[in-house]
Amino acid sequence: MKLLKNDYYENIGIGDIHAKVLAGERLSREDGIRLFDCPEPLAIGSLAHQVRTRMHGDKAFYVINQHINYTNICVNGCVFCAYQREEGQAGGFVLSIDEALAKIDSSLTPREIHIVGGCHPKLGLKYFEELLNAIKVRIPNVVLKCFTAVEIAHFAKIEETTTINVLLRLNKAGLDMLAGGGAEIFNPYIREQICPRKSTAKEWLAIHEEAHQLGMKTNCTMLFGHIESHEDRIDHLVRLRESQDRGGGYTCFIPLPFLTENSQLSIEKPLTGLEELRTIAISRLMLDNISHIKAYWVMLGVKQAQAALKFGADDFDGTVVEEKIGHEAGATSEQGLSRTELEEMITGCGCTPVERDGFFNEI
Ligand code: V47
Ligand code: SF4
Repeated sequence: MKLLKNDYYENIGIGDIHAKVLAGERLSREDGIRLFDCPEPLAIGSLAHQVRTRMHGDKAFYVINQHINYTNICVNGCVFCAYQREEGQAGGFVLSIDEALAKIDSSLTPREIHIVGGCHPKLGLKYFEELLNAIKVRIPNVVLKCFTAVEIAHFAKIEETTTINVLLRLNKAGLDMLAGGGAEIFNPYIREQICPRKSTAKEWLAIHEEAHQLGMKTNCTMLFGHIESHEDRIDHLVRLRESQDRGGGYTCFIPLPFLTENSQLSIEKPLTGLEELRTIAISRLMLDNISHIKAYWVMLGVKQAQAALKFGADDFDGTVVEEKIGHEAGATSEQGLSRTELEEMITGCGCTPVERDGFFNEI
């Protein structure tokens, strides 16, 4: 990709931000907001691409992985969520341990298994310990990236213990990393409207920082394109960046565009494709201390995920196999992709596919 000339950035009013990016200097909150206001999304994409290329060259990572959603019954009832069911409601499910284990595709030999679910009112830690143990017996080297901080807070509540204890017990049972979900948007006024019963931003950040103190890695996310403002997005990214400065345990950031189908949250203006790409690019530029930005093809769609690899993202996630949260909300992507398909998607947009494990070690 040809780089745009310096005077181009001057002419569109972001010459100083371009200079900071070239010098590897941290962008301020105000810089981030100006990047949203800038009339040229391609210029923002080009800046993010320079950073992504400096960090990873033309590599785009992927992983042979599998998602397992153990239940959709959840006490939180977030307004945006199309996946959740109440206990006893039609369509609700809870997988038994055997059913969850039977989901594992043995022909795949996954390097990473991603397990998340709703906050079920009765599922206690024993269920999860047994599940994680059983998976590690079957596939000892797999990275278990499971549970959002919101689930960890919920387990602590129903077990009447601390979140540290929950993390320690699950870690002992085989948990390697926390998944990044549940962060949504940190602004408490927005949270109050879209997920009033969920852990607060402070609690979410504290649980991730506890995991980091225990030596565990975690991912982080941002749900955007609903009722939040650009300022809320930048504030969210800055709080993640500050949290990373304190602990350093975030491996990857996943920007999640809000999918509107079957959701009770009505929004004024749906996201455009360019707004999604701009937000991904600004995430790359603001999160100077988080190594990887994921183009999560499930939510973005594969073509937009390919474009995202030129707008600051460097990871294409993986084979996934079966996904429910985005698909209940209208994701039109496949349920899973094969290794060949992933590699073709990546080479198709001029990047070099690199297989990784769950910790982002190259294979
Ligand atoms: O926390 C729910 C989001 C998240 C919708 O850690 C929605 O590697 C869009 O966090 N439209 C779960 N998003 C998914 C997630 C994730 C996915 C892949 C990898 C990783 C990782 C994490 O999905 C939830 C919520 O923020 N979500 N409903 C919706 N309608
Ligand atoms: Fe429950 Fe997660 Fe859906 Fe919220 S987003 S209702 S916590 S499953």
